[in-house]
Amino acid sequence: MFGSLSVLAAPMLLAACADPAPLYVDQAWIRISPNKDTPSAGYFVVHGGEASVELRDVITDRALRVEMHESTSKDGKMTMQPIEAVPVPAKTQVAFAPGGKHLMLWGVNPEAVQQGKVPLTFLFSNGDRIIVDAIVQKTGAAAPAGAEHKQH
Ligand SMILES: [Cu+2]
Repeated sequence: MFGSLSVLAAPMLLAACADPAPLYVDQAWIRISPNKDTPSAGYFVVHGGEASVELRDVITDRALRVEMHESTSKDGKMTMQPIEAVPVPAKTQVAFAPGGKHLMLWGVNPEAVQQGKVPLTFLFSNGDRIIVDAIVQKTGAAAPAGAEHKQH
């Protein structure tokens, strides 16, 4: 019985291995700002596919405005700048994470916050549009270590 099961499973595994590596996005989450007048921050990981691409934009209809930013440390002070496009080399992970690249989201829809997720659309230079639900981390919820984002 077990023998025939593993024979059936083997061809499926081989088929999965033969697929080209897909470009995808995961681990998306948004830290909602406790203050309505300051933007919330978004984080995620892009997994590069077979070819190098650029992440050109991230959009959502659940926020008034979204920008890609990069935080850098300059003379011991954290500053940030908007970034236009982010290279995603083939088969390489690019993380938007606290202290580095991040999204800024102004005016996140309160209903979406209530529902706990904000669908983000990632636009890539190869024409791919990838939609991922970002999990909402409400104010006061435990944030991953180093997730402070006070430099606005
Ligand atoms: Cu920022």
